Amino acid sequence: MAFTGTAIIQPLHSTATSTRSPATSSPFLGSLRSLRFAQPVSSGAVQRRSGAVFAVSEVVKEKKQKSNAVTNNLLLTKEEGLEVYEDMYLGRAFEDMCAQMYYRGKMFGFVHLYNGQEAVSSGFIKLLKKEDSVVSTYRDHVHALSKGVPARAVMAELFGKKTGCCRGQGGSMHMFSAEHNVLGGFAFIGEGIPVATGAAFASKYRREVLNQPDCDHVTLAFFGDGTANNGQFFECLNMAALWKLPIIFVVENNLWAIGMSHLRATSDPEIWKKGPAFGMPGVHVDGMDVLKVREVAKEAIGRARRGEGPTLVECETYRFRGHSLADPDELRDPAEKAHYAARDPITQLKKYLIESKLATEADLKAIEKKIDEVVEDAVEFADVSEAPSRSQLLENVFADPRGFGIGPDGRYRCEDPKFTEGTAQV
Ligand SMILES: Cc1ncc(C[n+]2csc(CCOP(=O)(O)OP(=O)(O)O)c2C)c(N)n1
Ligand SMILES: [Mg+2]
Repeated sequence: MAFTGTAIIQPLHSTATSTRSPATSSPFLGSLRSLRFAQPVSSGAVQRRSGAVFAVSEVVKEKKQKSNAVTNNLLLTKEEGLEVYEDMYLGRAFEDMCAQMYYRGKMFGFVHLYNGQEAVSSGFIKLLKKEDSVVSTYRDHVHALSKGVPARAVMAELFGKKTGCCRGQGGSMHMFSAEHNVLGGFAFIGEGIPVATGAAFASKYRREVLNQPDCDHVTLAFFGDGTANNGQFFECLNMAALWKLPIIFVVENNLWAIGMSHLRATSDPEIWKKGPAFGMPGVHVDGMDVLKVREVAKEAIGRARRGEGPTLVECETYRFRGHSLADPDELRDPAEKAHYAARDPITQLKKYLIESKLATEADLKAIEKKIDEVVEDAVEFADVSEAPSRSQLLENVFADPRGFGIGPDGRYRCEDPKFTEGTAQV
């Protein structure tokens, strides 16, 4: 059986039906859902081109393991459940605080929040090792937090302070941390996908060419539905499939690209189908359900680590706020917003943890209190941190700034009050 969207999604649906209400379908994507199980390419084609197949016995074995897990109510352990809850709650509390700080004038430029999409970040990133890499978009604060960048460093970056993870020079859309292998938020949509593909190529090169057999590092490339119509996505799908790179393309399909509906902008709105078209598995998953996201993520990350190649995962999710904090969010249908608000991924996880006796209300309250303090502390830290000096402006911009940023007197040109005058005349 080919490891296509159909094959990978079947076991997940068996867990889904036995653990939660089947009433999860979206009236907004109803037309998509009826098509979701279509076999996108012939299994022979997939087999020939990429070897992206699961042996039948492997699929059957895995289904059995999954159904045992469901019977035992072990979709995740208590420790895993609490870790994921904490991470999702951190994402939400951090973003809510960002909104407050933005409207109080503590942040500059555009700020795009992640509220509603937490199941995707936590569902994938909490399964990674430190050496694995993450590439994000301009909606990047929460990916950085999930990957372990301290809340202080992210908040200070948003405040434009020297203690931020990019010394205050990147701001909201450009989170980066070499230490945590967060390879950047990218404001130009699609720009991060080739960077992620390069990182995955580097892992494979180390393993196969530089003789580092233990290098099983995986890269996650996160991007949106609107971005999935950009050419770089297709170029990278091709290269990743061709070279069987250890990468997972994670599409966060929140149905909107600023004010453009995905259904209006895309010839075939089922993004996951593009995986099999390029010779890699494509999967659609409910991105409001962290347990389902985790199941898909585990399988895709495992495949990549074993050297079996890339996977494309489309997570159907929703953003609870406007495109950015400057967006009054007047275009989306209130019924659509209400539909997804009722499926809040944090509330769903909380319910699951309590009902399955993995946690008590008190356990979760304690986590919430701890995280509220972390976020408060991050704000205080960012607020009292020092601003970067003006001379930092041109650091890390040019390898040799002489002739660009440094004048004949050896000083940064930006420190000369007449620095911009000449430019205007040119
Ligand atoms: C190359 C490029 N073209 C256009 C834009 C303007 N732009 C900013 S956000 C955006 C929509 C992206 O939507 P999506 O990928 O769905 O991400 P979401 O905001 O929903 O997370 C566009 C077109 C850009 N930033 N970069
Ligand atoms: Mg979108």
